[in-house]
Amino acid sequence: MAYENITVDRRGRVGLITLNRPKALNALNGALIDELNAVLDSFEADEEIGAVVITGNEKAFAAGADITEMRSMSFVDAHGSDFIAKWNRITAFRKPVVAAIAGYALGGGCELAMMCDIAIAGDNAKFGQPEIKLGVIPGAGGTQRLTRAVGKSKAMEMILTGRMMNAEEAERSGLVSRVVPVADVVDEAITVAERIAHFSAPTVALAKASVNRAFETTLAEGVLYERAVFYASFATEDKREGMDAFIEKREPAFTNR
Ligand code: CO8
Repeated sequence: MAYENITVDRRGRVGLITLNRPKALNALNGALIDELNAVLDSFEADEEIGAVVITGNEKAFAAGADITEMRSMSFVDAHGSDFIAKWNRITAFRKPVVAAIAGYALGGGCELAMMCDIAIAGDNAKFGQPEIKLGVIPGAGGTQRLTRAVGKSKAMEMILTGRMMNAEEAERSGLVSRVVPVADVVDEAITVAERIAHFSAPTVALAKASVNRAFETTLAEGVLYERAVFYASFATEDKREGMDAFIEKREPAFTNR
């Protein structure tokens, strides 16, 4: 399939999705999200793909939802079409997604980064929720995920003033896992994704689901969920292989079964 707003590549077991509207700083329009969702559907079904990297370019990961698309929308248009709903596809994606973020990650771009499982930032990255300057508020989870990631005070300041956070502050605040030179950010993200993709795919999916449960439930319920999933992982052939390999002092050969 030919895409107009993204490019898609494969690096071994890693699927690489590059947002590709450079003239608009990768502003996220409906067509781009449709293409992203179509690729996620195909990567989800593809046993050869173990993890995914999403990136932009050196100037922008994505500078937000496309303002030209939203400009003439009324409340009734927005509410009636519920145009943000399709952004949720990525949150239901079961394989790990690593965001490689260089340049601007603003508004919906910051929200997209926060929907990914691991965020690696280039040293020029800038994060922000500047919707307040446009007379709106974040609409794809920014008030919720940013608050969980960096705490109330910093989230409030960013969302109420539109202040951006640089890469160093983003790492210090827990918004990204680490910062690397911008020229290396995609390679670093692919390296992380490759490492994940060489482990047992069903076990990786269980681990991701269990971490995500922490955002949806109480500690006691989450720990119970984790324990049940931990026991479930004993049903895989890869559990036997992983433990046998350890005892036999060799590398495991996982078969994703
Ligand atoms: N939408 C549409 N076009 C954009 C966007 C955007 N979000 N951001 C940049 N562009 C365009 C500019 O209009 C410009 O186009 P042109 O060359 O045709 O004039 C081009 O990209 C380059 O931008 P600038 O000339 O402004 O570049 P600068 O380097 O001077 O500035 C900035 C870079 C600071 C990033 C600036 O472009 C900016 O402030 N952009 C807007 C950022 C913003 O407000 N983002 C939030 C958007 S609202 C949102 O995301 C709501 C989320 C709701 C959920 C998502 C639902 C889909």
